[in-house]
Amino acid sequence: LTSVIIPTTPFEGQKPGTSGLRKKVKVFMEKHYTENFIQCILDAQKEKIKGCTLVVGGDGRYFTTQAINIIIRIAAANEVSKLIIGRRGLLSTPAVSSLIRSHKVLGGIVLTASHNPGGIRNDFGIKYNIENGGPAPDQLTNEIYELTQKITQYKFTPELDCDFQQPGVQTFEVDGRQFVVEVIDPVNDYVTLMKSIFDFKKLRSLLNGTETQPSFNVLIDSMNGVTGVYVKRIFLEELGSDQDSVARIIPLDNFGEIHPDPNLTYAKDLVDKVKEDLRYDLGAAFDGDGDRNMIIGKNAFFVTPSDSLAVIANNLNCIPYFQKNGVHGFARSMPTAAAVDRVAQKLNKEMFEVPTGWKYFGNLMDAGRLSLCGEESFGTGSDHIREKDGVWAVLAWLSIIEHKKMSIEEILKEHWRTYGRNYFTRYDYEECDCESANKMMEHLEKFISNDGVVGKSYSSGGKTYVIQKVDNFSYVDPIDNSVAKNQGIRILFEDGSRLVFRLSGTGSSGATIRVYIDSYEKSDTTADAQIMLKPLVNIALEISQLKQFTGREEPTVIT
Ligand code: VG1
Ligand code: CO
Repeated sequence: LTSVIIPTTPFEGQKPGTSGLRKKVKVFMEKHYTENFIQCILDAQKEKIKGCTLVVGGDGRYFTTQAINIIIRIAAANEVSKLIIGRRGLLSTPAVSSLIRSHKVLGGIVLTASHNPGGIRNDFGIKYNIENGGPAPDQLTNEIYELTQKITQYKFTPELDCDFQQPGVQTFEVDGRQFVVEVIDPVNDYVTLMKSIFDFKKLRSLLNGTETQPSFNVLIDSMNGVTGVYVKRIFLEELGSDQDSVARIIPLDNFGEIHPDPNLTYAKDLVDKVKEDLRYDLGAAFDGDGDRNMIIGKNAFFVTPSDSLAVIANNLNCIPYFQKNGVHGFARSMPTAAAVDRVAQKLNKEMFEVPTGWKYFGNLMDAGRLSLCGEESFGTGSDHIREKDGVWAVLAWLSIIEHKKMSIEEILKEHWRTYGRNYFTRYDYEECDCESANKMMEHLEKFISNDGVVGKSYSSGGKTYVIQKVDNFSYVDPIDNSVAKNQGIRILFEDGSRLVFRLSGTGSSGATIRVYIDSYEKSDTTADAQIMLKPLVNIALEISQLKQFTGREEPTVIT
């Protein structure tokens, strides 16, 4: 086979966001659009691309097959020597991270728009992960973006036809060189990893019950995303659960027309089922690519991701992986509530606060300073890989439950009694008009740069809050000293309550405004978060003038 050079011109807006490039499918379908971006990913690797191996796979959404065919033909022409591809193009984001690490390869291309809807009318996405298995850092994504703005040609092997429906190794000769495609089972490597982290025997008896202990009943909802294949193997085959324990485990290329995002709004089906059927002790859902998780207890008792992180941090001693490797520091993204900080303090561990997005955790993990981290956006993970990991989070919770022999609600209430409670809520205003959203952020910038802002007080619902500090969050990576600026407007009050405003970097149309609201209570720990935080929500709306700028009365999602 012979490769050819195809002339092309740049497309505007191929700028990776919080987690890769995400656009409507029809944009990726434009002639040369996907080709340009893939070529730029490879070009950004410079000489390292020659003779390298890359992992390729994703959540199986519409356009995955076409994109993989493009990647195969461009990779072969650019002297990549091997691609490891998940069967039918399927690999969860955590599985890609694991494969990059276990096979010690240069990197991986992840085909997903994560929790964004899929199908021909919806979103597709492409993300590049580096050698440590983690998302490309800002410096690399900036470089890729720069290349997309000046690309003039890409290399292509038009006659290379390669099937990836079944596992096996295929060898081709391209321009006189060998090019290998290895199609693998998407689950094997990941299951081996999970078995090395958790005690599957204990989990099996938890889920199936013993002579002295009734079974602990779970409902694991894959929301028609890629975790279906992992859940089938792990829960049904390895752990011996029955069909009633799983839902929506067949990956669909349009996710069955749902929004595969595990939160109280989009995973309402799961919440309703667990509420209706009091047999269930735990419900869990994942997003399209399997890196997010939501955990609920009996009667749909909701665990906020910020609390989930803190509880796991507090109980790592019951997970074999941490018994063996020890527990280094903890970290959370800035908008995540600070519940885990209290655990870190008590256990005397280092604690880091990073910008939104998993890429900021990688350096700390590589340096051996971080074992467990999370984000309020339903992301939890550890240094077993360099991505957040939904299935891992559920297995971690089950290990804790097995060890403590308590219900989820009891575990949370005990945690709050010990540490106090960080009430947290996030209001999302999705698909707002971009200009109005930007104007609102400018207004907030002006607000925080006012001299008189510190000391100003705001009252609502009988409560008064006094501003102690304001800023636009910036972060200096303690390992490589790289700087990330403008990561969100923060308004901190004297009692420790906090408002954060930022624009989403994962949408594909319009602007999504995220408002994060949290406050700490030492003793009043069992109130309803929405009622508890209402005064702060009102103050957030007053300060930001969100309604005036966007014309939105209500958020589209509350978590
Ligand atoms: C969102 C979340 C962020 C998460 C990112 C990717 O980003 O807020 O915490 O890391 O999605 O998650 P943004 O910029 O829209 O707020 V996923 O599951 O899409 O890889
Ligand atoms: Co995701």
